[in-house]
Amino acid sequence: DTPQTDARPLAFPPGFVWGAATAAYQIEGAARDDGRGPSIWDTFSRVPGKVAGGDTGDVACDHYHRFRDDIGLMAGLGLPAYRFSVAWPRVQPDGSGPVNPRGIGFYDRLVDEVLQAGITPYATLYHWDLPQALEDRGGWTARDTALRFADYTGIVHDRLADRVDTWTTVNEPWVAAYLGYAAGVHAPGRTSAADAFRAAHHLLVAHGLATRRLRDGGARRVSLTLNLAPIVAGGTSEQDAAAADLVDAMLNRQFLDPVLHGAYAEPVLAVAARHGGLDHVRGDDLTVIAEPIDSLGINYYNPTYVAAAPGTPPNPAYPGCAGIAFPPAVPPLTAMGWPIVPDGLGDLLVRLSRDYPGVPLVVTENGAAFDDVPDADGRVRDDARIRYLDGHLRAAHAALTAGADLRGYLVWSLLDNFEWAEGYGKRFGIVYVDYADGRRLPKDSARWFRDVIARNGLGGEPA
Ligand code: GBH
Repeated sequence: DTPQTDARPLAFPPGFVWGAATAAYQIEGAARDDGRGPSIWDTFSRVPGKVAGGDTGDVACDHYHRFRDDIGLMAGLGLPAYRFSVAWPRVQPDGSGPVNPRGIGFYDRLVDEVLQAGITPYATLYHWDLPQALEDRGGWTARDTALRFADYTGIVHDRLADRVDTWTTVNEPWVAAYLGYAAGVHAPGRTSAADAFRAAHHLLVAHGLATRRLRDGGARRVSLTLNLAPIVAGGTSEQDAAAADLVDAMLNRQFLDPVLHGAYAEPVLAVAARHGGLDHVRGDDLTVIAEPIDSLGINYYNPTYVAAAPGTPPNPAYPGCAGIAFPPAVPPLTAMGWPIVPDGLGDLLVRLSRDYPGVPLVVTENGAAFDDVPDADGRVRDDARIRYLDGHLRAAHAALTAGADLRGYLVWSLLDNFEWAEGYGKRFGIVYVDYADGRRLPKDSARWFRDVIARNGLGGEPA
């Protein structure tokens, strides 16, 4: 008795990749085990008031100790692909220097087990858990961090090599730079626009250097994952259009253009020049950043709405965007308060294939938090999530029909997990996690997704 979704059956192309995604700090726990060094999230989550409920990733889903069971769970759902991230501070506790054999050993066993279950591994090298020792030397505001990242990439690639299908260098550099260094709501909690511009650039240089390292090592496929959103203006005035264009430059083009077109967009350069200058952009940086990639990962959650509003001070996450309001979202909303707009994903995919043709696209994250509660029998009836996923898959399918080169879709997330500043209160999983005893309960959406995968599309009958 799962909900009646749009009844039309839809088939995805043969070879379309289905899967689920997670990230190390959000699920692993075992923060002090086997020589792992501290990361900026270990530090930040201990600053009073920064994370809801004072939650930390110390234990999380205890995936570090339960990974075999979790992979068994994935196999049971018939997941063809699994995107996980490697914790830099496990591999190099200080972010540079000696390799921690027990740390890298974990990922060695993880990848073997994933392959043994018949699942294709997608490895992300940076999902926000910077070694604290590097933050103490400037973090992403320091160019040296990008060089250290290239070394770390080499270490991980040497060990896992061709067992990984697709390498993702960096997850969402916008979030790491602007929420971490300008808005201060993510680790390391700094609040300087100039720092954020430097961080964004160095994250891109890190991506480019790592891509080169992976290529030299013979990596199979290399990608970068961006958080992207259509920017929707509230009105039709010229000022509204200008507001939308500037926010689009800051959130989307700041990353898309250098990687795929080899240059920063004019508005980004102009704003950066007014926030600390551009002397961190050196010599052949743009050549390094534009190193060809094999696919672009897209994390889509919702559009961003803007309106021209003269006199409004800039939103801290959008330096240079004075006079622009970010109006409150209108329902339907997820438990995060984010609007549910499936067509935003379709619009985004079509726009990307028009403006940046030639690069295959993979949705590396899409999903939603809802207030899931297991019933007495341990069943989680997450109809809202099924409707969310169904709607977004229909939008993705429409984009495919319109010519978007979409190759796969990975749901965020396999498990409920540590939702960064929101702590454990927000549940994105298709599998429920009982944090009291670590128990996993596949939600209705997990069984629904299993059926989608099995038929390579959406069925005509209710799932
Ligand atoms: C991803 O980031 C992360 O990769 C993942 O680790 C995380 O758990 C998951 O999403 C869920 O949060 O302006 O109010 O509309 C999310 C990226 C970018 C999504 C900023 C929300 C703005 C919110 N986020 N975006 S709002």
